[in-house]
Amino acid sequence: MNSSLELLAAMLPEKVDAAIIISNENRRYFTQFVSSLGFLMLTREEAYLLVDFRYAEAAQANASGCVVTPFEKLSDEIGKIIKRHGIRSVMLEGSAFTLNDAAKIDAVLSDNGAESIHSDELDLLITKLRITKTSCEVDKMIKAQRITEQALTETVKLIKEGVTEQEIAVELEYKMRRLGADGVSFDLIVIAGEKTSMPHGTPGNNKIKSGDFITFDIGALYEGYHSDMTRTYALGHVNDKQKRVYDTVYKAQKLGLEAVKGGAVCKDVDKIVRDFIYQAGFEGCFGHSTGHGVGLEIHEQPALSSGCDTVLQSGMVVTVEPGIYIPGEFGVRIEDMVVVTADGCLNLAVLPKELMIL
Ligand SMILES: [Mn+2]
Repeated sequence: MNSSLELLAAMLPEKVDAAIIISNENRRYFTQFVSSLGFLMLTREEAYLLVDFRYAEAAQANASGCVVTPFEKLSDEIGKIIKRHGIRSVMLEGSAFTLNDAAKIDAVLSDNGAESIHSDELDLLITKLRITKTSCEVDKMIKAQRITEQALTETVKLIKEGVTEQEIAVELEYKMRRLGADGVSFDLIVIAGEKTSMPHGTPGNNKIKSGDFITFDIGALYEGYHSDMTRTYALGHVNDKQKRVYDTVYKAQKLGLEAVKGGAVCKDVDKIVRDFIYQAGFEGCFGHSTGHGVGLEIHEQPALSSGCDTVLQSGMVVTVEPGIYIPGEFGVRIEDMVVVTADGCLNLAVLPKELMIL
């Protein structure tokens, strides 16, 4: 086993003999092997990666810390592992199994005299491991972030009146791929004008015009790791209200960054940012949380939200992304991704945040 698998094996509750992990992200996290299907079966003594013919050769060459076990009939191979290790109870990755998949695995286990445990326990153990990032993981996220920033810097040069949101979004995605990204972290958000009041608006044929805010909520994927950044730029000119809103979000985001440090409680960071925005007269205009963890998934633990009691620790990676959204008018959001340190945070974003008028 490799060190991450050993850690998880040591965390298995006493009543449990094995665990089955099927999500693409968690299989990748523990074995470094990328596939669209596979079963990672972890016992206290050994880890097995069960894959079908399509992945057998690649897994044997590249999977880390596990015995690669090609299968024709999954139940046969699981049955052998159950017998070899005397397994009686198996924990499933609750968040990844559909009801149908769980029913199939339950049948395989019970045919072999074992029972399955359906709960969120395994997911919580894995979250404990994944919530802090190794320097190797952070390096990949920095690379993803650099690609994102370079793509945005090059793409904003194309923005002028009459260009559509979709044209800019497509260009950004193309540049990210050219710069070495595996893909985009999520469907890129490039929205302009009134649409910026919708935090997760989708780019369309809306033509960018002078006086518009343009929100870019974008990220690249690099070796499985995500980046996440939001910048709001203006085209041509801005009015006083736009300036006031931008300034408020800018200051709120700065307060948020200052509050992120080892030992701080997530919900307290959210409160500092939220109180500032509400006190500036924008209560009701900031309806999402202040930030979220990022890693192999775009949204991970911890959440910088009012309901999250998690204490920030060195090595966690979180976004700080307050916004103000005024329906029918416009919205502003500014987002950076940071690594928590003992006494503050390391900002992975370097693109300036002062109001930029293109
Ligand atoms: Mn985000």
